[in-house]
Amino acid sequence: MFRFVLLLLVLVAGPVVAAGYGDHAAYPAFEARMVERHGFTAAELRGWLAAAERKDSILEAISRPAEKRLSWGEYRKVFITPARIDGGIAFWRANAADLERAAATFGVAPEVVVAIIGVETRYGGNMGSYRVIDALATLAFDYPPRGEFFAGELEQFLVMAREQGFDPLSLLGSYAGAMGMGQFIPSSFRAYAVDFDGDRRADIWNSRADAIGSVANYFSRHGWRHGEPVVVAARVTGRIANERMNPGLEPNVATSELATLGVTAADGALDGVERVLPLMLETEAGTEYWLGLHNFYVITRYNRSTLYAMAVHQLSQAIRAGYERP
Ligand SMILES: [Ca+2]
Repeated sequence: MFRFVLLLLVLVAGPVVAAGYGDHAAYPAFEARMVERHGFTAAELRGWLAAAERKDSILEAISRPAEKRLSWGEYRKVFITPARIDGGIAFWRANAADLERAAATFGVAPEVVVAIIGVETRYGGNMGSYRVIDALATLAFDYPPRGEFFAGELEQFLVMAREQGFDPLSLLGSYAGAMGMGQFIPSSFRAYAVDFDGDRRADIWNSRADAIGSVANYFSRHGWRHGEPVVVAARVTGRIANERMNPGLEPNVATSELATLGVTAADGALDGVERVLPLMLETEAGTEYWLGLHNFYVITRYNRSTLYAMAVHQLSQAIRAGYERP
């Protein structure tokens, strides 16, 4: 009798209290898409999505009003600190062979890869503590403004886990589903992550070699030009055309036009450069003027922000200087 009651409870309770997203109104369409496009079974999908939990903290984080926009001076203080520079030097020393192999394979210098991993996760120290499936399911099903985007990432995530032989319920990441030392979202993982230690799996959480190779490959595939400068300092030559400074992310101002903006670079610094991104950045000490080059634009393919690109670049320079110091 007791056993029967228990069994009945399970039978009755099972589908009704199923936690997670298996019962969400939008779930059947997602399931159909995954079955049709990728050949998953409905049962395995339902199992994963039923185990995915809605996280209100994620919805709060993503819909929080944008924080006060940081000035360059404030932004720089967050990322270019003695601790982050020293951490980068130590990371380079500990992984020199893999970083050199990545430079030879992908044409991206060690300090660039190290700086990205430093800015993204403090060298793997903070890779995010949400289950990726919780983050992506929460945003795909319960955050309509970007639901479609995150449903696409959830799709890529499940395909990625199958390809790599990962349990999709075990992987951790940021509240937006960015994963591993370089914080790849699933679509980036599938496009750019590589196995760089030879075990046939791109484990960007636990293998530093894989994380290094993956970041270098990302840069290579976005057009990084090895050995070319990233940005050059500009000096003021006349009245600054404020409205023409910081025009976006692409270097699309002809160098021949710079005089009309009121800035120039040191003699020879722009030899062979046709177009630049004129930047005006505020610090406590005053305004800085810079000219972003092609490689500056490539850094913004990782994160679409000029302050991000500048921080990665300057951190990379500081790390290289420290690494080479006897
Ligand atoms: Ca590997």
